Amino acid sequence: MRENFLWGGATAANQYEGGWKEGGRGIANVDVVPYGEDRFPVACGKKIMLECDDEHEYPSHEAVDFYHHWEEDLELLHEMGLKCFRFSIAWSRIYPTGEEAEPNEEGLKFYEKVIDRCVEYGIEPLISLVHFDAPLALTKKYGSWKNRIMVDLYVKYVKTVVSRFKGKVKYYLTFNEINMLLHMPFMASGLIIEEGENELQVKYTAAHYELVASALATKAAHEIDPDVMFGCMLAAGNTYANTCNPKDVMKSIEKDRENYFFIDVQARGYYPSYALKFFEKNDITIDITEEDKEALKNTVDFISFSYYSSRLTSADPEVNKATAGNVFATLKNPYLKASEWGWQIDPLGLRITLNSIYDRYQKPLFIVENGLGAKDELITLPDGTKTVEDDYRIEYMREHIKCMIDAVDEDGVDLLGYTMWGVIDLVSASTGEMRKRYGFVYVDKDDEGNGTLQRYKKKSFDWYKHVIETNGREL
Ligand code: BGP
Repeated sequence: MRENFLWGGATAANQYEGGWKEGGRGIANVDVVPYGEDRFPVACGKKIMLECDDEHEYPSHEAVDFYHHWEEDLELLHEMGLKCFRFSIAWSRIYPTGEEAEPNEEGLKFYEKVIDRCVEYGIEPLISLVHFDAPLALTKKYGSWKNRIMVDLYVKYVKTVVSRFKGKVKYYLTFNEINMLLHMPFMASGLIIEEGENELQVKYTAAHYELVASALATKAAHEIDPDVMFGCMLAAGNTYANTCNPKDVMKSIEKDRENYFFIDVQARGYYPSYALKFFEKNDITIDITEEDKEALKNTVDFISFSYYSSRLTSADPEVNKATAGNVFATLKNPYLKASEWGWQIDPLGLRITLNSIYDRYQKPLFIVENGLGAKDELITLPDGTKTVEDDYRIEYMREHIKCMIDAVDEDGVDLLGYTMWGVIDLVSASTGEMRKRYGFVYVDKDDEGNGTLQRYKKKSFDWYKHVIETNGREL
């Protein structure tokens, strides 16, 4: 492993930050996605709930309150020896409705404090410019990413951020898990699918505007600060074929292309031919102008991705019945165990995914999410300290890190870093639960929103600290 490998941890504003109405922050799409049975239909843009009500709980409002715990949290990350901290900027904290002429200074100041402290601690900030959020006002007024106006508003926001943090922040991601737009269009991109609308048309129109916005933001950022590195971000995990029947293999290629499509554009600078054929077959007309084609040539500097699981598919519709527990439909792989939430655990799949992506694009890679969502039990040790004995989490991380190191040392993949997901416990994106925990630090809060928000180090805290100290030599 390279000596400057960026060992780190990742978070996202909507699941971690809270302070939803403080510091002049505007309301975002993610703020109206409730906890409970309405979460999924709302996240998918099928149930329209654009206002908060008293009957629902909204996990993003307080989350685990990084807004007020940032000093304490960064101190913990520093103690763990983190080299990199991935967090997201809430767009609506900078431009509350997306359309103000001037940015919200209080919002910029908040992130400036965080960034300055990271720099002081020698922690490299890695910033997601959009992690599933957009000002809600833009959904109400324009239908969010259905409308081309979003391109300019987004680029304005990115320029503001990059200019302000010039010289302090090197790594940015334009859109977290850009392919999630296909699976949770409202939560990922503020999209509502109206009755009678061609769903694919809506999704791919929004995708096109996001891709153009990402490319233009990359161009603008390089002009402002030639040292920044702009990356795309994919919810990754290779799709395996259920059998060696060539039909299954072809199907698995098609499934992977649904995801690679976004990265193909962001990394190569043009639409892949299979996508143009897909649009044709599905009566999708995309408003691609000559200027857009030029814009798309501004490709990303590196490719980042999240990896939780591989996927499995069959060409036979009878066999291909999806299992529950994941936003990505997948068959059960008999060779793999699954987490308590049904996410199949496949460490070697991480090496396979790293190799596939690196072979495909030949650009530096960055693993920006990986981890185990599990139920933790807070216990009190004889000396009175509270902790969680999360050997299962250590085991998961160890196996994945081993395979990651093999991809680098044995296969020669160019990898910049690894920021495990949810380094300090935070709210789950898919379920809105607190009890699905990923962190090395436990946060006292339950699914109903009760708790002191106090932080406790888990057993895995010291384990990861040692991994970083030894640059992955001792796991
Ligand atoms: C990714 C998201 C994260 C995160 C993670 C874990 O899709 O980028 O925001 O939450 O998955 O998923 P979950 O929180 O649903 O367990």
